[in-house]
Amino acid sequence: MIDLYGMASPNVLKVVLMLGEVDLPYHFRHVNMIAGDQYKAEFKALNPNGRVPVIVDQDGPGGQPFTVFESGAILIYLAEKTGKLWPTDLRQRHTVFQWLMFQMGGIGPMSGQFVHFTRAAPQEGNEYARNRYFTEIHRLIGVLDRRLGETAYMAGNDYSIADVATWPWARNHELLKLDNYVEYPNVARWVAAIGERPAAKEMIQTEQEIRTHDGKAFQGATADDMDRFFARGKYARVLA
Ligand SMILES: N[C@@H](CCC(=O)N[C@@H](CS)C(=O)NCC(=O)O)C(=O)O
Repeated sequence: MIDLYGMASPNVLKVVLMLGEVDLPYHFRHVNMIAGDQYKAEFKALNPNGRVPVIVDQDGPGGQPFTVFESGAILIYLAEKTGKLWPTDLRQRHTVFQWLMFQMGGIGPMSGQFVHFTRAAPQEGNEYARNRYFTEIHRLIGVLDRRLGETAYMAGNDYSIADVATWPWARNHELLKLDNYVEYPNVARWVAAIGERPAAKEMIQTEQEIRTHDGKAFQGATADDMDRFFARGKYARVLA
């Protein structure tokens, strides 16, 4: 059995989608970010970076428990464990890695920062940062759109962990202000196609269940709790 630590966020939903795709059972362990559980010693023993997702595979290599953090690494681990969603051919596998890294180093962090400056820190004075991330998201989605104009999926004809990593972010066209993909018809086609997969539908259902846990965590959150969660105000400093 696998323990998945997380909350309702695209990086966690990548793993939910992957576990559905490869048909592995798991226990979801909610991490209360509002209470700052990600900074507690118990959690940092699993991920020294204090971020979700994390998995603990109780049946890891050699039959021993194995912990993996960083969503991209988790997808690679699960693909290797099950032999699914990555090709055996070396060229094809490394094409998958390239597009996986494109998500991990580009679409993911840029979207995360854009959402921070639109939702958590929308105040005047932050326009430069907001515009900077908005421009970069559009540039990256444009790259993705051109790619998907040539291939069915990110790494070629086959659905892979690169798509699993990117879909939970890219489907959020409202959050990312992508205007329903009017400029990106190939991304629109790909978002819709993956949305038809049973594992994607299951992911959306699970997301609602996780949001119920998140909602309880947010209930009664003080202004100070919110500042800590968004690393702003007096928390705009290194916490590690
Ligand atoms: N590169 C990491 C990013 C993980 C990450 O930023 N997770 C967010 C949720 S999407 C988090 O744990 N935030 C908690 C916090 O900021 O304190 C990954 O892909 O796993």
